[in-house]
Amino acid sequence: MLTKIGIILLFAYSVLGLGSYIGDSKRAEIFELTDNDVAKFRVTLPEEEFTTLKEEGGKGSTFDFGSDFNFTSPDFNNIEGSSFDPFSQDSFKTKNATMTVEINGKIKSYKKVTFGLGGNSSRSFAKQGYNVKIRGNKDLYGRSQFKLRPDSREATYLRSKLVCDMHNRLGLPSISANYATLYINDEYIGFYILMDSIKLRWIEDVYDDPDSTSLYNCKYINNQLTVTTSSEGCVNVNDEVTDNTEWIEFLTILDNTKSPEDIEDIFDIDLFLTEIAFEFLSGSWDHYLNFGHNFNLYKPKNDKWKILYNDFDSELGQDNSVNTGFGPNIKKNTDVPSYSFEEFAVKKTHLLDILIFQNTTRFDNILKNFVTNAFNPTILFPHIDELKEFIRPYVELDKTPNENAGYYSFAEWEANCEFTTVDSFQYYYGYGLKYWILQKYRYICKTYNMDCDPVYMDENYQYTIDKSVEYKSPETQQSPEQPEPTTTVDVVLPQPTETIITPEVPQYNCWAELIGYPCCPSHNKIVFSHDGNGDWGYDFKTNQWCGITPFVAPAEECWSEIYGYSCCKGCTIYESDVDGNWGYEDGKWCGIPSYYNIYCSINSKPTSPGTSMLINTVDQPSSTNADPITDVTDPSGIR
Ligand SMILES: *[C@@H]1O[C@H](CO)[C@@H](O)[C@H](O)[C@H]1NC(C)=O
Ligand SMILES: *[C@@H]1O[C@H](CO)[C@@H](O)[C@H](O)[C@H]1NC(C)=O
Ligand SMILES: *[C@@H]1O[C@H](CO)[C@@H](O)[C@H](O)[C@H]1NC(C)=O
Ligand SMILES: CC(=O)N[C@H]1CO[C@H](CO)[C@@H](O)[C@@H]1O
Repeated sequence: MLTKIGIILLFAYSVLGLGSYIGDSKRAEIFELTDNDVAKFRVTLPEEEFTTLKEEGGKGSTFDFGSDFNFTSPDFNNIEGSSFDPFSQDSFKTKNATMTVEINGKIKSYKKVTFGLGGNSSRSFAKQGYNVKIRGNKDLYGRSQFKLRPDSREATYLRSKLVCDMHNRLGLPSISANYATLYINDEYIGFYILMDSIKLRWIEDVYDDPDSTSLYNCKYINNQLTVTTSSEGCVNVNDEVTDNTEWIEFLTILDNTKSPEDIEDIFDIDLFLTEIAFEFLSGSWDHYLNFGHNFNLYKPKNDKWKILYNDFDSELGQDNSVNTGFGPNIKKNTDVPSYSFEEFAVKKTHLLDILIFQNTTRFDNILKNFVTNAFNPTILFPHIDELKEFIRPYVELDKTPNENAGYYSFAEWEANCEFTTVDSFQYYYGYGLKYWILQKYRYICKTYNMDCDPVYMDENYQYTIDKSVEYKSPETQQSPEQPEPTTTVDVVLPQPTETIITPEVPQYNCWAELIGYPCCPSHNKIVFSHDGNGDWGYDFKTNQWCGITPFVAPAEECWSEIYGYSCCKGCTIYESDVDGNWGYEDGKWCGIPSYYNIYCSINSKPTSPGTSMLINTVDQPSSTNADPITDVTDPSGIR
């Protein structure tokens, strides 16, 4: 009997196809048509612009967390200030593109297309994202603006799609996703996640509200929907709008609200709480609760303000070390699926306080409904299986070695779609997709006393882990074994011709090395801080700050030469005067180059020079300086 039901269910899925998880919810036609066929986007650009695009794309991205960033504490929860723009970089964009799109054998062509690089922080990954806008009042089955995203951050190509599908299934106002391949000037660029984009045209298409003046994009970080954080942190998407009084008024009301009833009429509380529930279930750190960005606020005509989310590539257990903290601030409990909501929502904003913490009933109900209706293994696992098989050939092609191969291997894709946690490019690891869903489901079911699927609640539920690609935490990681040498070679070391007495200032590859930090690996170009040593990155593998700006020996002349003294090789300072710091090496005074200063102040362990040096009479190092032997307290204490 059970097998019969199983077969019927299986049959139902195969008949309904890949849209079956989404159900009856209405999506733009483009996303319904691409449920069973990967769209082919063929973009044509003037050849020289294609060249420029390739150059720009190759540059990657830098985003700067600003001078407030606590250098010793790489804890994202402490990032303060919302005034800097992590996305302030020029990127390639042209209005000179044309395009055809083929779906199910039907080709549509467009003469006026704006095409550019997109996805700012993800531009640090090798495969670029693109933005497409169809102009001249034309559209592609109901949408005119698209994002083509590689989602290089994560291994599965499924996270953005699944999150959009959950939103669509629940009938939330949301973008949708499917898949496309992209060609530029007949060159195959790659396999992409196709998404629509919350812009004015989207608002017009979805809400029949052309040229809306009430769409705010909260793109800067740390937006908590308060006057302080979001009056400037969220930006009106309509360039024509210069007066944001309406926005400030809304934020002021949110700041002053004492109960949900106060704002029920102006703010779609259920939608907001549903998105917060989504963040909690998904382990999201890139929306309201943590980074405070990647959402929009929109007020439809004669309706309440609604929150609209975008950017879903870091969901469902991807890079959750952002939640656990890392480096010196790592929390005791790193099992993020078992975080309570209170533990997960690190920023206790006034809005969360009023809408959730003061009385959790409403939120708890919304959360439970989300789990019952969309976020459970019973319906998600078969959906993941279908999507995985649907995209398999394209992923295989994408992983075929070429310059766009990306960070993850095919084996990692295969494993991370299932239960295996894999190493991540940026922040430690990405949980196996099904593992994350299973663990979160179990936690919510138990904590909220829900009636859940016994198959998945059974602790003996079987799944396999691919050990060959499984992530190993730095704590448990063994240092790589040295291969046994097969033959023994006697190495004769060259004998030094002279004895070096003073410590050499080593050759540096980056400025950070001067003060004892390593240089970042060459692929790690994301800037977290900036100071006199240039740009700083963070190596999440080793939990260490690392330097990005290459070391270039300053063109500075050796300043002591004009006084007849060469520059020092070492650090030990015997004397400082207006000209700089003086050292004493090989029985002679020498000038310490100024760019050694930081290095020297931290790294040098001043050693007492040999007494023999000090009893020599030494010339005055500079015209303004007195005899160092009599005027300077010598480091060895011998006068
Ligand atoms: C930065 O973080 C460290 C470690 O958490 C802390 O000791 C220090 O006080 C912080 N500095 C500032 C300026 O906040
Ligand atoms: C598009 O083409 C026009 C003329 O053909 C040219 O002037 C312009 O620079 C091009 N746009 C870009 C972004 O290169
Ligand atoms: C909490 O909110 C629910 C409705 O969301 C309400 O029924 C209940 O009375 C509230 N509890 C308290 C203690 O105010
Ligand atoms: C999503 C986003 O913020 N995109 C920005 C990326 O950078 C370009 C160039 O600065 C901006 O125009 C985009 O808005």
